[in-house]
Amino acid sequence: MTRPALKFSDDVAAALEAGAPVVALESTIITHGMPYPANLETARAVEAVIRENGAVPATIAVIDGAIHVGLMDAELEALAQASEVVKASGRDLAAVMVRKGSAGTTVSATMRIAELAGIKIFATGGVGGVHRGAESSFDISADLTELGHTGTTVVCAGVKSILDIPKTLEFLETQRVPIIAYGSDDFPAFFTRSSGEKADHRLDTPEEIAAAMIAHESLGSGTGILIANPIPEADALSPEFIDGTISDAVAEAESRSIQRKDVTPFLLARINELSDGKSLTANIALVKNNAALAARMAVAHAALTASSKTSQSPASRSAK
Ligand code: PSU
Ligand code: MN
Repeated sequence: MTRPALKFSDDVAAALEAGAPVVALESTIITHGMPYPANLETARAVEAVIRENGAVPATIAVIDGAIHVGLMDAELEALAQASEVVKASGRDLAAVMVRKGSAGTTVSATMRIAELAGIKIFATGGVGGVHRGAESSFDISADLTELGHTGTTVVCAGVKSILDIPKTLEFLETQRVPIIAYGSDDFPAFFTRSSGEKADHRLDTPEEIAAAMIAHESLGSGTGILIANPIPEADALSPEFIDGTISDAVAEAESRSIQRKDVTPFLLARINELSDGKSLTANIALVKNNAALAARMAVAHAALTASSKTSQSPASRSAK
């Protein structure tokens, strides 16, 4: 199998070479998830949070046909302002590359590229899921099937109630994707700390999560792990307020026959407008919170990987 050439930034290449902690970031959140200039400010702030917590950020995107792992500030800025950029899930990458286009990568595409790049941890805001009404529309995000096939650990704040949360959890169960809530018994709903659904598992430290990643990988299931990190209490929105806003946006998407890959960007933009920007403020806070956790996990994972290499040195093996 030939592998696509990846364009690494110098700092990401150096960190990967040294086994230092790296956190992947997606770019659809920049191109289709937030309005300009909040998208650019957030992208920069999230990278800074990752550095403050001891890891190197690797924002992933397609620029002029090349897959970039780690962006220069000018590239981030161009993506944030571009209007003709594709929203690329994994299946869109090949066509965009061949016609030398540019794309923001969704969770599914970013997981795929992170795996090729050797990056195990990826932070985002919310993953896609099973949409409300999926029993007739069949709208299930490729993020979920990718989680069932690619061994990247994705840190999110749960899923928004633009989606059918119980069906999303059922689908991930079928796909054999472990769902671990960080410091909570409940599965969070993005803007709020609980969806009313229990998470399958709870772990309370980045070190435990890193150990679970290593254990999961050793089992060879080949699936990703979804870490659900509740939005900080101070930034959470009231369920009554946001659920009403979301229902209005979903009803509008239906009445305007918005379909396929346009559904999620439409809903995000509409919820931002209908909430007078409150959803965007919460979204920015939770992405930073996820970036901090992901960086701490990456630091713990790098330490565990380094110590297991030492303990598996020829000397310690022959001592058994
Ligand atoms: N949910 C959000 N913000 C986002 C997205 C989802 O709260 O920016 C983006 C992510 O890139 C995610 C994609 O991978 O939307 C899912 O799109 P779809 O539902 O079309 O699969
Ligand atoms: Mn969809």
